[in-house]
Amino acid sequence: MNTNRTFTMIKPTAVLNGNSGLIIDMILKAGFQIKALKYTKLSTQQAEEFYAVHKERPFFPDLVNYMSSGPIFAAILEKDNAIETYRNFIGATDPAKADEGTIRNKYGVSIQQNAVHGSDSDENAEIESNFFFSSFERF
Ligand code: FUP
Repeated sequence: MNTNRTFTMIKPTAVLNGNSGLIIDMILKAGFQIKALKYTKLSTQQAEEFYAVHKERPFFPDLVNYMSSGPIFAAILEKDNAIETYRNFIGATDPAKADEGTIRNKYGVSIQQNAVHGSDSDENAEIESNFFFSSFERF
């Protein structure tokens, strides 16, 4: 399956620091089309559900706490080979290791507060998109 779509979130620190507009501008200038967009805030329970795949990891409670600490933007993006292209565009999980000019390099402050999320597979992009958007909120 290759849908040419990925799912992203602008995380709480990036929103709080006023970088949402700059990040969305970078995404659009890189040729991604926004297919859905939402400004929202996760509850603890929703953050636990979204990151359930990491629930055995030591960082899970902290991550859930952080991701439910403030508003985020959630979006579905479309571009050829979107998953890989977007992950290269945002950079490594750790902003300190992310290539120059990537979103995480520019706006990330730590592994946890790394500015944006990007899906790691077409299957997960679909699951994550469905988590945030109903059928009439995406096209
Ligand atoms: P990525 O796919 O680049 O978002 O990275 P991972 O799937 O490895 O990590 C998922 C989330 O866990 C990221 F938001 C960062 C967070 N994380 C931590 O908070 N601490 C860690 O040590 C590793 C990951």
